[in-house]
Amino acid sequence: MFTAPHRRLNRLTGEWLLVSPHRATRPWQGQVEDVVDERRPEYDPSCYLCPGNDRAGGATTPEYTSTYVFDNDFPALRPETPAEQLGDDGPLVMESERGICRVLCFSPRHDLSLGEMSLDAIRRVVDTWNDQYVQLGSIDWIRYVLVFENRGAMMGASNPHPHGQIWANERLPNEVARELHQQQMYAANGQCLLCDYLAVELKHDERIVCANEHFVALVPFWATWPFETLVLPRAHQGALPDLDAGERDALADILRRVTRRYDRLFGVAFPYSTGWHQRPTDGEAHPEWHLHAHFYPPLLRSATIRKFMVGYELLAQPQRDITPENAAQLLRSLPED
Ligand code: H2U
Ligand code: ZN
Repeated sequence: MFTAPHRRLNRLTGEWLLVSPHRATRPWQGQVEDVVDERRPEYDPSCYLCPGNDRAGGATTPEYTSTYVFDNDFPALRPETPAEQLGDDGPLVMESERGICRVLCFSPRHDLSLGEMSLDAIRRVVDTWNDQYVQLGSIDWIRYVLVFENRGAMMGASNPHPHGQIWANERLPNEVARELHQQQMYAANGQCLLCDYLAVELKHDERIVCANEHFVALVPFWATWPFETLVLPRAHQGALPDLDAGERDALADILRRVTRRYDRLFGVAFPYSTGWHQRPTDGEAHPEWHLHAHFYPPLLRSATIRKFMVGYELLAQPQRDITPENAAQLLRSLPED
C-alpha cells in the first residue's frame, strides 16, 4: 500500500483530496462528544413524528402504520415564491428560488433506525423515496429532488425518530451540478464514470464493504470522511424508478447491511448524513447519470471522537489520515447481525 503523503482526485466532484497515511496514529487530546443513552421507547408522547402526536403549527401526525410523508412545517423553500429576477449589482448576485420540502417518517416506531427495521419495512422506504422522486420530479419547474437523512444529534437531526427529508427545487444544487459536469465530461468518450469506477473497484476488491446481486457498498478511493461510503447499483441506472422489484429488494438489503455495520463499528447508533443522487428532473434524458447514495459519517476513531472539517479543509482542501483502504477493511470485518 502507498504510505507516503499523496493526493487523490475525486472523480465525482473534480476536487482533490490530500491523504496522509503516516499521521493516522497521532495522539488526540481534543474534543470528546457526549455519548447519549440510545435506548428509546417504541412510542414517545413528546415526539412530533410519533403517530397521533401534535406537530408545530397545529398539525397532527396521523396514526400511520408504515411510512408517512408530510410537508415540512418549517420549509427552507416554498413553492409559491414568485419567480422574480432579483438582479445583479456588480458582485452581488441574487435569484429567487422555489422549492418543496417534506419530511418522511421511515416507521411509526420511535425506537428503530433504518438498519433495525425489517427488510420489508426498508423496502417501503425505498418505494416512498421512489414515489416522491416521481411525484415531485414531474412538476415542471422542479429540476432536482433530493431524498436524504441526517442521523444523530451530531449531524443536526432534531429528533431520534427514524426519518428523513425531501427537498425538491428549481435549480441544481452545487454538489449535483459538480457531479453532473464530471459525469458528462467522462461520458463524452461514450462511457459511464461510475460503471467504469465500479468495475475497477470490483477488480481490486480493496475498498468493497459489502455487496449483493444488484448493489455494491464501498469506501470510495477519494473518500473525504473517515468511514464514508458510496452505494451504487451494478447496472447502469440513473434513478430509483429504473429499478425493478428485485433490485429494490436488493437496495433495501444493502442499506440494512451498511447501516448495521456502521452501528457495530464503535458500538453506538452511528451518526451520518446520507442521500440519493438521482438524475436531475429537468426534462433532459441524462444518460450519463449513474444512481448512487453517499453516506457521510463524522466519527473518526470512537463513539466520541469525530473528524472536524476545519482549518486546512475549510481554507485549502479536504484531508484525511486513515486511508480509504484501511477504513474499508475495518467496515468489512464487522458482522451484520
Ligand atoms: P431533521 O431531523 O433532519 O432536522 O428533520 C426534521 C425536520 O422536521 C426539520 O426540517 C421539521 C423540521 O423543520 N419539523 C416539522 O416539519 N414539524 C415539526 O413539528 C417539527 C419539525
Ligand atoms: Zn417518535
